[in-house]
Amino acid sequence: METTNSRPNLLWGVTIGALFTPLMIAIFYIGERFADLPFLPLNFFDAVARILPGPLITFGIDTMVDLLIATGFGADLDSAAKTAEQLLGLGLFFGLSVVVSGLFFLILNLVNYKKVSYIPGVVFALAFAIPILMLAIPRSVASSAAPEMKVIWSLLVFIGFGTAIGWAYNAMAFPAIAVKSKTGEATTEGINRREFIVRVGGASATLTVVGAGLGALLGPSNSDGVSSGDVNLANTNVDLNNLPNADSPVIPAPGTRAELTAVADHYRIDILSGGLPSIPEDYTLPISGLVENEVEWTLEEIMDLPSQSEFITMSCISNRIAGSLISTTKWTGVSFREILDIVQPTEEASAIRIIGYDDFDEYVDLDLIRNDDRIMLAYHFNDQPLPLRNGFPLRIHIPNRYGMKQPKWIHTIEFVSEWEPGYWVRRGWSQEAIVNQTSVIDTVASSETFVNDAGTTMVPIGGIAWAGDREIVNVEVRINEGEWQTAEIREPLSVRAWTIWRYDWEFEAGSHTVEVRSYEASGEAQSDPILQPTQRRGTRPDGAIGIHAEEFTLASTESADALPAN
Ligand SMILES: Nc1nc2c(c(=O)[nH]1)N[C@H]1C(S)=C(S)[C@@H](COP(=O)(O)O)O[C@H]1N2
Ligand SMILES: [Mo]
Repeated sequence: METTNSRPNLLWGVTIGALFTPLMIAIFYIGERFADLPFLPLNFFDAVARILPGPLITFGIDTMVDLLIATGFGADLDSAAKTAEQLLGLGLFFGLSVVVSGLFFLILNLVNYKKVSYIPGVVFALAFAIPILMLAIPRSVASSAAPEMKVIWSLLVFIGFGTAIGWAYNAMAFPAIAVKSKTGEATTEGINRREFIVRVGGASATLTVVGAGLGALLGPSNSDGVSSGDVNLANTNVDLNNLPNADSPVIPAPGTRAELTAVADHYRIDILSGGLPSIPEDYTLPISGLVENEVEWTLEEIMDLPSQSEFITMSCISNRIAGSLISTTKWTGVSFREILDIVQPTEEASAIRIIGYDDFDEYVDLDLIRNDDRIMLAYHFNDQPLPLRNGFPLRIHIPNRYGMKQPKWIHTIEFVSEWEPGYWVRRGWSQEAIVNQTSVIDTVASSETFVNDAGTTMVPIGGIAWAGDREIVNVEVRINEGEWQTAEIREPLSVRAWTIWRYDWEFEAGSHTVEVRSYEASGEAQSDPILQPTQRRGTRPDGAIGIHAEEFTLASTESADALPAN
């Protein structure tokens, strides 16, 4: 049995840190839920993620995502990635806090601290808090609290933590005094440290669970940015019966993804793990720098400029083959050329720098804008305001580029003399981020077989193909490594949207493999691996390339015949 004759060592400090840190995290959580204060642990992670090398962070998140998916927790890749980030963030904060608590005990032992007071705990708290605050407060873009409030609140939470750690040290190092102060009588026996740990741990765990539970249950409904306001964000304001390809004869195979993504289903990828940015009510967009006429527009003023709309597929460059980080919505905005006409860039201007409310930055070459009036400052998805998670109030769209080139939550736009690498480019991702052609099998509709005019039972197979702004002109499918067969292609919503393909295959019971490949207008086949179908290229740094293959099994024809024809 451990008793009290010696000072509590580093390991006791680590243990006490491990008991109190969850409570500190729970208090930050409550502050976030009820008062829109910063959730510092994740803001801290975001700051650290910016400092560490990009590949390391990507590796960490990829590993976590694989783990979450393998354990069945990753329903969607993008939410799995966010969860992974959050778990890494909490883990980092917890680990750091525990180590620092151990060091605190160690230092007090080394200086042979004698006077029992709360001061060392407070000093410790400040030493721990200040570097964290300096890194994390600038990243606390999800909180709408005033900067002073953020600092004061965070310091108070840390001081509370430090006081608790200091109290625990005193109680363990000087049990007689501690016990006396509690019960009024001194005991020479002191208290058993393990018992102390159990009691303190129990109390902290209870408070943590109660606090986190209250925060989760009673706090405002989790704002993931899709469920706010009175707009119909769950679906779409676009008339689905009146889409531009409504009379295309090719009907998607049952089970093919929705041709137009519901806004609520749009994938989400960004560098924020601790919540979506808080956008001021009186939002304005300043456009400044190397221009004749600087402007600062309200959203209404921007929406009064001539607008353009297009159905656009966007994909993350880190989307794996057949991954879920790809969506198609109708985008509406103002052509950036329209804006050039108004602001009049000077001779020296050669690029624009876009900075988001999360401090994400990206540069766009001015010549690119001059040569492509499809580049737009967008404010609508599917005829309704951009949801916060997808970039409210404004984001840019550049055709034929991956999502990393399309900043959300635009805060400022500045005309500058030189193009520079943006956020992800500096972290080793592609400079141009041109979309790679891709094709995907969504469905082998084995329960939707039908008998064709010739009396043959057919299985519908289908999916999408996409090549940025390059037209998909042909899609081929092969089964069991047989001959490549031409699939039917449905007219797409636009040349910038994915093309739905369909291939009805003559039913054959057994286990099979299906593969798909596409061709774009230039005649170019999907990718080099066409020649070597097993060859694939991973996402980093230029986006994935590879043939999608699926295995499927068809039960005997009797069961297929039993199914109704469609
Ligand atoms: N401000 C900001 N814009 C951003 C990002 C970001 O982290 N911050 N991520 C980019 C990346 S990598 C992608 S794939 C797309 C995703 O947009 P979505 O979340 O609306 O699908 O946003 C891009 N724009
Ligand atoms: Mo991305």
